[in-house]
Amino acid sequence: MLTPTEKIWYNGRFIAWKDATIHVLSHVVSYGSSVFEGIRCYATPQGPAIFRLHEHVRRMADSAKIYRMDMPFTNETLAAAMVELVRVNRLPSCYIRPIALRAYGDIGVNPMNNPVDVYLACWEWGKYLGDEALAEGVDVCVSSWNRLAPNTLPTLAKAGANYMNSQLIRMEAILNGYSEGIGLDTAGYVSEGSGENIFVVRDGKIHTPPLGASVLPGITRDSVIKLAQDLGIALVETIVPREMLYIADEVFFSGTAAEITPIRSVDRIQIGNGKRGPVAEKLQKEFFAIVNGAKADRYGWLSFVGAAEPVPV
Ligand code: PPE
Repeated sequence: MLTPTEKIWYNGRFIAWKDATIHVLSHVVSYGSSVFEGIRCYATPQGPAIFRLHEHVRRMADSAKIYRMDMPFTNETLAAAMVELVRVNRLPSCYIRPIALRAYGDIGVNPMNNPVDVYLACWEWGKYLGDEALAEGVDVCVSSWNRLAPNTLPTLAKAGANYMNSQLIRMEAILNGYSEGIGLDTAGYVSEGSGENIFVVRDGKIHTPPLGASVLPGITRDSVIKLAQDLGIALVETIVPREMLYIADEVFFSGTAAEITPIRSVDRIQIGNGKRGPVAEKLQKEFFAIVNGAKADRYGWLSFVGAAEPVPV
């Protein structure tokens, strides 16, 4: 269960966690009209550091633009507010959830007469797919649900409504005894997990579906691509047939919540030797060394929060 923190940022000021409520007739409740982000803030020897803050803020602005949602705050204001949010809540590490939503006002599908409200919340969030997942790998299935079809709900936007599809995939997987489900796109090719991008390794080369395969443009995905390049591991963005999952040497997920999570079986077919593979391990090591501040932040991925200050009253 979620453990509350002290403060949530709402339209430019901090309010108490329990006061961050909305009216049931807010547009978002009936129509799913929200865009949001998920961002991790890691504990480092220099204090809390937010991972790829500016890229997340930019993606949220992109999501809003796709939905003609006028963001009432600039990217700079939102980025600064998130740094302040972590500081006032005095957490060494956390998960940050910015949400922009169509709020209370008019009713009916047309959202353009409703105000856009912005909330920034954070809390402590542990390992997404279980404590053992990062070291041992997870058991997943291919979902009977497809991912969003092109030109229906745009997947380059991280919109609340997209996650009704993710929920179908995730519930089916869990009820059938798997940790997560992989969605295929409407052409039948591998797309992504309900909350993660996916990578398939064969003969030392990584394959990952292109953005046109109904995937979210994951910021961890981008980080994995950069790290692979740097570590001299070949990587291609290409269409991935479903059966390639089964014959892969390794399969792994990437995501803010999931970080880099190895997959040890798909549809009960063992992947490789049924354990975390060497490519996933190498990428994990480099990723965690950077985000935990053990290695230099050579890509400028970290935004340092600085010392905790007393919460303003
Ligand atoms: N695909 C989907 C559908 C997705 O939701 C995420 C993030 C990703 C890929 C990876 O994107 P990125 O985080 O930028 O690397 N999923 C978020 C939500 C998880 C949740 O349960 O809520 C996350 O990982 O924060």
